[in-house]
Amino acid sequence: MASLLGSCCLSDHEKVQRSKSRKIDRMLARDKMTFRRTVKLLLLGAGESGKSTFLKQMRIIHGHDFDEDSLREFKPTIYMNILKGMKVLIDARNKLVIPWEHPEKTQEIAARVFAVDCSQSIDEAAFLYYFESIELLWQDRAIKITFDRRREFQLIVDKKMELPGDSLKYFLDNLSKIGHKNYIPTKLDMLHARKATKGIVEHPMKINGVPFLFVDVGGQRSQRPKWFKCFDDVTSILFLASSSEFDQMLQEDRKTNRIIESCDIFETIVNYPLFMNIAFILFLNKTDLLEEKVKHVSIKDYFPSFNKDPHSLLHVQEFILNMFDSKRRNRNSLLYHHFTTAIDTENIRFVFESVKSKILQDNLRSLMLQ
Ligand SMILES: Nc1nc2c(ncn2[C@@H]2O[C@H](COP(=O)(O)OP(=O)(O)OP(=O)(O)O)[C@@H](O)[C@H]2O)c(=O)[nH]1
Ligand SMILES: [Mg+2]
Repeated sequence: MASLLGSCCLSDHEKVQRSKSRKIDRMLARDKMTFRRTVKLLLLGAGESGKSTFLKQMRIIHGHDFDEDSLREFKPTIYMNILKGMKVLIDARNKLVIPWEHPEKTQEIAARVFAVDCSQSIDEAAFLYYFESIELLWQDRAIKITFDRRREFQLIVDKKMELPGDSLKYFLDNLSKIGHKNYIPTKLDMLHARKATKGIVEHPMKINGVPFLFVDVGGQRSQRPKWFKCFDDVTSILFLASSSEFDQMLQEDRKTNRIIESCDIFETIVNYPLFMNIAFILFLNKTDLLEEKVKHVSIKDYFPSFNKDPHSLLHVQEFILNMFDSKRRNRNSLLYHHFTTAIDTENIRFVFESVKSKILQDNLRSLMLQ
């Protein structure tokens, strides 16, 4: 009513009220604009597919880089990755009955390292206390042979122990620098540090002036029921799958093939009605590990329908991509995908440039249609 009257007919009180109300309208309009412009990217995928690693790269690439203090915060995680990993190797060596190369040196040390309590955080002093023992064990051929037979671990090691992740070898090969007092992790060390995500973590980031909101979720089975909480107002889904895990079993039950599990999750998400009209991007990650793996392991042993060259990276990638693609019920568009290596900053910089253009174009088109 007041808006139909000229301000000359309003009392002083009404004028103040009207000015306040206009201010609120302007604020709401601005918030709405920002909200509509915010690009919300949801990172989904099974545990250990590389979602959090991809996000670390987004921080590095888009000006929220890790300074010395934030790199130092990764030390306990790296210590824990090494200690837990070595405990699994010791347990597996026993069960695989692989003789020690130097039993006089290693047998007793192994028992001591195996007894370390990993339920609490490991600080520098605690790690350095065991450091020489870990180094000695890694130098013994028995542990190296055990590591090479790691595919068999899932069947034999204690179920309460975490299976060694993909970064264990990297850390064991870099032990000497990690064993220094006052060691500061490099960015590459930080990118290899493994800590499973619990719950939902939001990372707002401005990229070329556009507000982006990256949403990282935990991918392990126990974490997935929480995913639906962040399904509103999604601009795009980045689905990560580890392409190198065709011969590995799930950490959670140690019997389901990881790539099958990953495909099943993909099938649910890609066909989810709420996501029908948003940009959907598949990252077949861990290309570096897949490239190494196809040299020695034949995918045919796990997927008998594979009928090309099992040692050709391209053929194996094509086969894995097709496994995912065949899960899509809507065949009207091509599956937008990239083969990535999330620990490689330059690779992710390149891939994200192209992904960003696609997302922004799709976003613009959908805003224009509204
Ligand atoms: N070699 C190699 N390692 C990778 C790659 N991507 C991720 N990793 C490593 O794989 C492990 C798991 O990666 P994360 O980023 O923690 O996986 P995630 O998807 O966030 O896992 P959850 O939080 O459990 O869902 C980490 O140790 C990473 O350093 C890759 O492309 N190559
Ligand atoms: Mg994570």
